[in-house]
Amino acid sequence: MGFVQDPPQLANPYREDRLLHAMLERALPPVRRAALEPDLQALGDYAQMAWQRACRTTRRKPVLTQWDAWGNRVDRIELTEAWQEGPHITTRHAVLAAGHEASEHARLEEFARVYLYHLASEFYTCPLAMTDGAATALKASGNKALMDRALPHLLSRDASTFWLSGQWMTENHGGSDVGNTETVARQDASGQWRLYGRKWFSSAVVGEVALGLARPEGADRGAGALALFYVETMDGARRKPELIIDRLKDKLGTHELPTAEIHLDGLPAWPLGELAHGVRQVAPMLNITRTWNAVCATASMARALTLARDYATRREAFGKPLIAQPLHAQTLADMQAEFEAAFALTFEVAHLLGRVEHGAAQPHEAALLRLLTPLAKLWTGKMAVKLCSEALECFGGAGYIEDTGLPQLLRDAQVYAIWEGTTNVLSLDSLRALAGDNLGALRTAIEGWLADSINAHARQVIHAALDAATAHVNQHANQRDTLEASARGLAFTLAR
Ligand code: MFK
Ligand code: FAD
Repeated sequence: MGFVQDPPQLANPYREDRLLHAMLERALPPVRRAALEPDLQALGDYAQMAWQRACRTTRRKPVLTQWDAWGNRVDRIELTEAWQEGPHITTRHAVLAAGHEASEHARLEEFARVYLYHLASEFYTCPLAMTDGAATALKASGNKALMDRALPHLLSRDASTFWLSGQWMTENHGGSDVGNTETVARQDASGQWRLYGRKWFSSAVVGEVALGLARPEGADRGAGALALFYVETMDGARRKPELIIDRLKDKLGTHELPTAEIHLDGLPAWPLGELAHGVRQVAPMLNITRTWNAVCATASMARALTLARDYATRREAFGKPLIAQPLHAQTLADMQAEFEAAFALTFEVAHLLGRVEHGAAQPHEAALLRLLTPLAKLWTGKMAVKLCSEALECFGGAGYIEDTGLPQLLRDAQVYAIWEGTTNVLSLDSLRALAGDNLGALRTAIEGWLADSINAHARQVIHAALDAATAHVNQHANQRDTLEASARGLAFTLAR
């Protein structure tokens, strides 16, 4: 046999991540930093083990069995190994519960865990994000009965009592525009609300609860008339018969994530609040899951770059390791710069979220959070695809070969820009977020960040971009079509 290439090795994703370390040292008080350390060490070790395990085994997909041998409808889903481990890893290391501690640092500490866990979890983080979003929306609703019932499970630190939540919004005719929702909520003779309809994408189909949008029977058309309902899906160990799994979707990526098409045939449901304005009630959930999306997209970039950097030390061309080829080194450096910017934007959102939720924020910071959340989601969603694609090219032909484990990075990355609001929908949301003086809040924050900077050129460029954005928004305030057509360009400029 001739030459055999050394495959890339994954360095410990926690111990070797100088960026994450630097950010945590800067942001956290020493006592909290020390308390966080054991969980981050353990999640870094788990991530490294999961990569090595994935390299040794053939990738599996969840399998849906709809009927048993005797003709009973069972809708049983077999999950991958990482998914079976999900509840244990999540609760043992408080991946989700940490975000709900009473501290302005809670969200940053939560998202440091998520960042390390995401790829090893095989997108178990998707339903975790929705569970976090459901807990946040339930708290925002102030519905004490539902909070008392669900929060101890959603935020549990014990796998045996932990519940996952779904987010049932998308329908065949209503994804971005949920105003087209066809699911109906009807009260039975006892006054119990029940849901009837079809949800077209359900990614937490193995979850115990969900928050879903539905139109109370007799209500008007349009989004404003939708209500937000809480449902439970299980009756002991069995799925409730009023929830029918039609099929698992065959997707480009996120293969380990069981995304289902479902039917609701009278599933009992409880309104979170008033029987209208469901979109307003679900918005706290959207903003949380969009933050998770940004963190997970950034984690995908980190993984792609780490592997590409390592490979550049193992692969030789034209008599030198790739890393010693100036153009290859420059390519990696350019990717690193884009990644570090995405990391900074994403963790700034996590930092602000914790401060705002715990009343520690300056007045302009809440407005800034509202604007940066869609910007971080849309920017990192696009950047993850770009960087994962570039990273595959860094491996040459090997980057195109399935059992290197590399193509999966690109396939999975494509989802970040689509779910939880596409790039266009998030660009329009950033216009919504610019109402009031959120651009002013961004300017105030940037002045603060730049105060210590000696880079006059960078300051000039940023001021010019902000001036142009402000002028554009003001000039077209009454020309909605023009403003919408330029929303993506504006969002990209602001994010950059
Ligand atoms: C591993 C990574 C982790 C990520 C996991 C992801 C799992 C995937 C799960 C999903 O994909 S779940 C489905 C996600 N679906 C979406 O994100 C829907 C995308 N569409 C939108 O976001 C539309 O813009 C929207 C549905 C919100 C439009 O609805 P409307 O009712 O036509 O919009 P409208 O009238 O502007 O807003 C209604 C209210 O909500 C307004 O408040 P008021 O009633 O008080 O005026 C808005 O201000 C408010 N609102 C909307 N978006 C908001 C918001 N408030 C705060 N934050 C927001 N983002
Ligand atoms: P459409 O709304 O039809 O959009 C089509 C195109 O039109 C997009 O490019 C969009 O940007 C553009 N567009 C739409 N409106 C505008 C506008 N006003 N201006 C400019 N452009 C516009 N949903 C759930 O509710 N729960 C889940 O658990 C869930 N899991 C998912 C898992 C996966 C793997 C995927 C891929 C999706 C999942 N979704 C889930 C659905 C996802 O949220 C929707 O697919 C997404 O919100 C887009 O909706 P749509 O598919 O109806 O696309």
